[in-house]
Amino acid sequence: MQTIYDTFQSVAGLMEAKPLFRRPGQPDISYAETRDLAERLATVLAGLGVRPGDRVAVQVEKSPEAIALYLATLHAGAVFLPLNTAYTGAEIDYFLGDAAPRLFVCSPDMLAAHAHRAGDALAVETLGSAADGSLMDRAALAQPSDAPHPSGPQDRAAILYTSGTTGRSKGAVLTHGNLASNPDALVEAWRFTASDVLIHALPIFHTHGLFVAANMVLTTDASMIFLSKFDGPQALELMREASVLMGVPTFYTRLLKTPGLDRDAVARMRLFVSGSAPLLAEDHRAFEEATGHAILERYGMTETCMIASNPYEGARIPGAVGMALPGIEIRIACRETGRALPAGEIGLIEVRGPNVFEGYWNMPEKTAAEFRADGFFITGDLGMIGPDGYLRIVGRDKDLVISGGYNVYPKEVEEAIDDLPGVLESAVIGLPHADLGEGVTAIIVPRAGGTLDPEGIAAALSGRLARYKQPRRVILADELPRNVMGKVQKAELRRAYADIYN
Ligand code: MCA
Ligand code: AMP
Repeated sequence: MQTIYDTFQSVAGLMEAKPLFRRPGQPDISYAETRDLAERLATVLAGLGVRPGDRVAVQVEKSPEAIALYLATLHAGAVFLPLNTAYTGAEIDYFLGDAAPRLFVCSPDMLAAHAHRAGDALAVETLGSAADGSLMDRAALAQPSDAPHPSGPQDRAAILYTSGTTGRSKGAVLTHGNLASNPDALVEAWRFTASDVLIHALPIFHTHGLFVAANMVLTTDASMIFLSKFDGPQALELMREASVLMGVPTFYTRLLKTPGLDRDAVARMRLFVSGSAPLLAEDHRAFEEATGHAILERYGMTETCMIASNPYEGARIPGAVGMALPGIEIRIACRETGRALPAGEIGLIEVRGPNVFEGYWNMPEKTAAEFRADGFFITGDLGMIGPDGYLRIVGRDKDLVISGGYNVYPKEVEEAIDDLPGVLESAVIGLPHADLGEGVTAIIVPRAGGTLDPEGIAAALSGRLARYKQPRRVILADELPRNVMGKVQKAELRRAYADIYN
């Protein structure tokens, strides 16, 4: 097996001068420049005491240098742990406590907030989006590291935290084998080549932006137009010089509202990919009508990287996520028995293959609970495979809200709300939201005789939960609907408040 880093090195060696990063109004950055920076950063990491297997936790703004740091971590045989820039100090406390990294890299403007974390066990360094920060200062003085640490397919490459249904986030451990298997399958499936120019507007602390979008470019000698965030009009303008866009459904909802979206504007584009949350069938159709392009929807998960994809050639069906990628097995199983169900029946989507993660960091019981004895991973998504062979996701067995492509676990938000004075109990649900797909919504029951103010609740949550997890709407209620077992009936709440955002 060639690791992502091995492949990047051979690609960079062949096409040194080729631009890897293109940025509006800024100079291009070539493959050779990126490789050189990664090798110097690898020397810096070693100097900071990072050894193979150590975790390198990173909460920085998106930049080419952040990608070089990711590559440097792989070079060093260490484990890359990217963190959402929206996480609050309280959330970072948990991640650093759980993963025990050797190094934490934050933005220069956050150093004052994090400097106290530095000690014998943890080094704290900075990296800014203008190629600044202490890591860049050190890299400027460092020699490129020699040969990379020889990592094998079973060696750990990354940990990505996904929130847990019990409120505690779980670190999904991905191996070099996991990371390498996905671009191999996707490059072939989506006909991705060195001639492609990808519009990269996703964050790079999640699977979609890092292990799908960036890794595909890094291993194929393609180029990416690297944008700090998604902006509809800017993306549309850049389509005149690009060939592929990978995005969450909100990108497409916003593009559909952007004046000028027509066949001419996308004439140079060859592929639009959507994933991380369900793409509305009506958006799929409207986009095809406007541009002549059927969006290619695919399905994945942090724990499994990409699982299934609509075909490049052949029908891209609205509301379906296609067939298993090569080398990956999908089955629909009965929730209770784990028995495989026949085509057409709805059950749990289960997955097995080289893409499936090693397990949750330091959580053997949780890991065991989510795998079947024969190695299939239980995704928690509900689906069915139709007579056409296409997988359709019909719901979720897990209590999860996906807002603009970010996962929010209701339990975590409910626990934060229930801790507030004056709150008796709460239920957090996702409601249809025209821009974000689902809007995080809290239904809160005040304590007897007490009063609660929705704005005060929002303010109280802001230091504790990342912005995207905070409810966009708070509804006060006298009680929560429950079934005879006492379980809160969230489906009933979703029905009752279905239209509040649209
Ligand atoms: C930003 N805000 C959000 C979100 N993003 N609130 C809820 N949900 C969000 N997703 C907050 C901002 O902090 C801001 O707060 C307010 O909403 C308005 O921000 P806006 O400017 O509209 O947001 P934006 O910067 O345009 O971002 C929206 C976005 C972005 C483009 C949809 O969230 C995004 O890039 N999402 C992609 C997430 C992603 O990559 N997911 C992949 C996970 P305030 O009101 O206080 O100013 S990997 C995965 O799921 C699997 C593996 C897979 O299959 O891919
Ligand atoms: P994450 O934990 O961020 O990796 O999110 C993974 C979850 O996103 C999956 O378990 C699905 O519920 C959801 N997801 C990803 N892609 C799609 C898609 N194309 N359609 C519907 N849901 C999706």
